[in-house]
Amino acid sequence: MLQEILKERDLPELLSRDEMLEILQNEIYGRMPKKPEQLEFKVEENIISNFCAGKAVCNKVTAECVIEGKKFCFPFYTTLPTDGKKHPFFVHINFRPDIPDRYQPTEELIDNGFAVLSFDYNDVTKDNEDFTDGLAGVLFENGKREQNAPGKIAMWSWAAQRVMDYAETLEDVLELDCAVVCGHSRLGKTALLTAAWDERFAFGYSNDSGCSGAAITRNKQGETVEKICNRFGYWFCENYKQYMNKEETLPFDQHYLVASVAPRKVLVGSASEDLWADPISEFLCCVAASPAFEKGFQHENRLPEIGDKFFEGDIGYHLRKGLHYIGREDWARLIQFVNKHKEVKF
Ligand code: GTR
Repeated sequence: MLQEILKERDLPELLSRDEMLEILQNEIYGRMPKKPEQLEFKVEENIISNFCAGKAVCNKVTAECVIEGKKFCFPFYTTLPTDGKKHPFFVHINFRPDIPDRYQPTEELIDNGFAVLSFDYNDVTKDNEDFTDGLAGVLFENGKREQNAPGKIAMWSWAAQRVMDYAETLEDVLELDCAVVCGHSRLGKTALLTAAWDERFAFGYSNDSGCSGAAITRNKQGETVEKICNRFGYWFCENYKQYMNKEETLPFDQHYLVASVAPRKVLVGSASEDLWADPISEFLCCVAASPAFEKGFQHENRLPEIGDKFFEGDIGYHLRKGLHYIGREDWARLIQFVNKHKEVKF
């Protein structure tokens, strides 16, 4: 049944990871900005006293980057357990500057044995059309972009990779082979791009990422290429606009993004009432990306139902009841998926 539904979407065949990343960069997200030629981290320790009852310490870190001779800085936050052991960790691309916040249950993550490093995406470059702001201003001298120059999603992804650069300096506290990059909605799209691009991440998680994220674009319900480009064209490269109302001419679909995480692991989370994102198209994307993974998507041969957790394969999917949101339930499922798949070391 599913294969028939998928056939109607008429998707392009999966290619090699390199080929898919090349297409994704040129046609949708833009070229990933290069690593900075210099990178230093300034750490301000213990910015919230008695945080998590002393089980963890919260630090503010400033990444000081030099890009083509120009200086660019952004802050991020680390919450690191103080028990002297090594921990798997999340790089959470976050909406909010306040730590802790409604989308990130920091103490619960600590209690579940994880560390968390997070940044507010607006501190990298603002979520608007201004290409003179922050990292965008450093990359584009006059605010003008070439057709395949990076959009803002690629810039937020670049910042997540710099946070991972910092994580690599914490090998006494972090299990560097169990890094999880995660985000919600527009930042779920960003998390997927980051996981696809940067092989240091063992896991990628997108929550309710929808259009131009984990949802198949062809015949998608809710948000379309036209709708997203009209409101948020600056998230993408200029080339993407040519596919407005011409989805059938896309030389890729979003299964390329999810499949590019292979052979590592990826989890896609949907919410039943988030029809703008389209849970069914997110689920079908996992089915279509499945052949790229060693242990492909394990699921029932039917459309998803509320409460489904298909966690057996290297690519997983869950459908939660409710609205567009990343809540405790979503985090709990992500933790469950990571714990199931990470190599347990004692
Ligand atoms: C919506 C946008 C979606 C999704 C969401 C979000 O307005 O249309 O693609 O990314 O914002 O980020 O919350």
